[in-house]
Amino acid sequence: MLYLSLCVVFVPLCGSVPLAGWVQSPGYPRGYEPFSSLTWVRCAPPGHTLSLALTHLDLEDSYECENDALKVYADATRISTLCGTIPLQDLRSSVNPSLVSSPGGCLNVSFSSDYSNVERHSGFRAFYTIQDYNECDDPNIECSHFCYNFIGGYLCACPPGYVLNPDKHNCSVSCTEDLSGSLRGLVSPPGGAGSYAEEAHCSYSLAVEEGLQLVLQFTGDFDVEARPNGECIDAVRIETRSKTYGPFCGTVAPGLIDTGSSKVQILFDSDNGGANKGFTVAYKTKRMTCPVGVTPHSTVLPEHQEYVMGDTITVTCDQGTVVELPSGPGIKSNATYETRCQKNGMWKPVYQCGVVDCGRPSLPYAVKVEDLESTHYKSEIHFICSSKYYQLESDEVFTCEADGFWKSKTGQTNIPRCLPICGLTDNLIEASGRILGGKRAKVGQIPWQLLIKAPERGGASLINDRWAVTAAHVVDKHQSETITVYGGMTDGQDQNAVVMQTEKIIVHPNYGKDGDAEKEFNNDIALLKMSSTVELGPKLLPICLPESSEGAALEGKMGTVSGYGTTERAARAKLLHYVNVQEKKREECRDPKFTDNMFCAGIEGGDSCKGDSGGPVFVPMLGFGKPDDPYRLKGIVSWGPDCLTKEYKGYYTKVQNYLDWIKETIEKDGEGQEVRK
Ligand code: 4AZ
Repeated sequence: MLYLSLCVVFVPLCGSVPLAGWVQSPGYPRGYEPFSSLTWVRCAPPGHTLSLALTHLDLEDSYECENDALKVYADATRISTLCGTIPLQDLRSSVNPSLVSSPGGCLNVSFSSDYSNVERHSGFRAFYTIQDYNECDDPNIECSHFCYNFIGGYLCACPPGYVLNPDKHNCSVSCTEDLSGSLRGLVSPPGGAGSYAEEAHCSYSLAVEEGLQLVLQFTGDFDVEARPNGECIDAVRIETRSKTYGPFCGTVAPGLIDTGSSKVQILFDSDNGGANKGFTVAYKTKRMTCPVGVTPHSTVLPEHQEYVMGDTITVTCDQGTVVELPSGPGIKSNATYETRCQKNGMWKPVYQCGVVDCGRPSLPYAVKVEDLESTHYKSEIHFICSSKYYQLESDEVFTCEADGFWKSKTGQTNIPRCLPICGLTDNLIEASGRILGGKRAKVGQIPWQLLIKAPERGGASLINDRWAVTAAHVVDKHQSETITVYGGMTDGQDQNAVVMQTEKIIVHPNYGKDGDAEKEFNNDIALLKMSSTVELGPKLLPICLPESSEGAALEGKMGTVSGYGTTERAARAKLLHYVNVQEKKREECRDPKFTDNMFCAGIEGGDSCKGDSGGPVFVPMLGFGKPDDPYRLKGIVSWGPDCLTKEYKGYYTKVQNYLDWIKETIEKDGEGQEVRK
């Protein structure tokens, strides 16, 4: 009954709004006592407000209501302070409309009286209600398109063609479409009245079966918002797994796009301004093609404008480049491989063609490389010898060829060796001229002369940086021993002599043999291999071997024989002596021991003697050697009548007869021998 009567008085507050309750001053309506008080709090549920409607107010009036007062707070803020008597009409029009909580907020009523009442006041009475809060009317809450209020909340909504953004307030154009399986069609951003929608974020997904690729063509008008400098404000992008085309904007349509992909996304983004026409993309499919180029620095066969799935081609790396992987499927040679166009539009396998690298060659002994900048294709390498006592055996410049080998101009691939210069004394290299009756040699004058002190005293001649020649009869009985050989001196007791050890002693296989016991000195020659390469220098240099063409016409010519053998003064000369001798006519050499492998020589007052055996007889005679006519080992001191009988006739092994044996023996020994660095 009361509710109904209130609704008559407070029509705007009733209707669908339920009355929630009353609040009144203590002792109402009889009147409140001095020092009475009341506090009251109620809160609105979310999406609702709480309203208070005073139906009666009769309090003691005072300045700023400092005696008795009714105070109303919305949350923590005081929204009203009341006292005195206010007629219902005024309460309704000017007080009650302000007594509203915030949505979901609380109202707090606080009443208090003091002692000073002179007359009785009835107090106050109010009823409170909760009501839905209409958020759509709230200027702070903005739905971009439509707002729907409901009891306890609100909802933003979008017109057709738009979707609500995750912020639940703004709508944007709905243009995300899955066009998978569609083989041809058109794509345009949504819009109306000749321009595309604002705030559009479109993504059109195209997907066709593998083996097909999507081809896109912009047709009709192309007009996408751009700044005058060409920078895109709105933009179209085409994305494949491996590539992005665009962003495109402006008024010039991009050309045909062979995407090479079976999956493509057409993306379009617009902002909230502009009035541009948009674009239309026509999409269709064609068979998947593979790119025309497979690997940089290569050519392919067969050559076509276009390759489709299943095509197989041969890739050949350009001259000077090779397939970078040494082995793998499809590799046919170091510069070619086969590859096949796959249904995903990719070639498989793909190898890179890398520049040929000849690398740093391993260098033979005494060979050096002059500042090498690159070892790649076409680089040049210059070989030099580590000292002036060596000479490069062939071309000095090699080029890195496409096959990965260093090659000389003449096509040689073997790295040239540095061969010891022979038959020249240091001064000639620079220039680029008991010995009975002999003279003392100076250091470096006969730098190939070696001395064997034990087990049998004799001489030897250095013929390169590892080998020496001596007489077989000096070393014959000691072939399995290591013999010490001295060189680089003219004084047999020189402490600074170069001391060498033999590694091998190879006596001529036919030494002393001729089916004739008397020919005991036949083939009196032996080779000594030193245990290591000897360092050549002004005091120690090899002598050349005779030229194979040198004929017997040399008879009568002068040569020089040298050694530490018996002299007129001593059985064993301390110092190296030499004497010039003349080759005698064969008739003069007649002797039962004489063979074709010997010659005899001597000169009045000059001969070799005991202890000189194994040492050299060389031509031209000392002092006459020249760079174009170097000293050559003509003979090896072998035997003769006791030189003290002064017949001045010595027998020598004819070295010329052993050129092949020497060469073969040394070469055979070198086989399998590692190249010295
Ligand atoms: C020897 O007994 C020897 N005059 C060497 C050479 C000559 C004679 C004898 C030649 O070693």
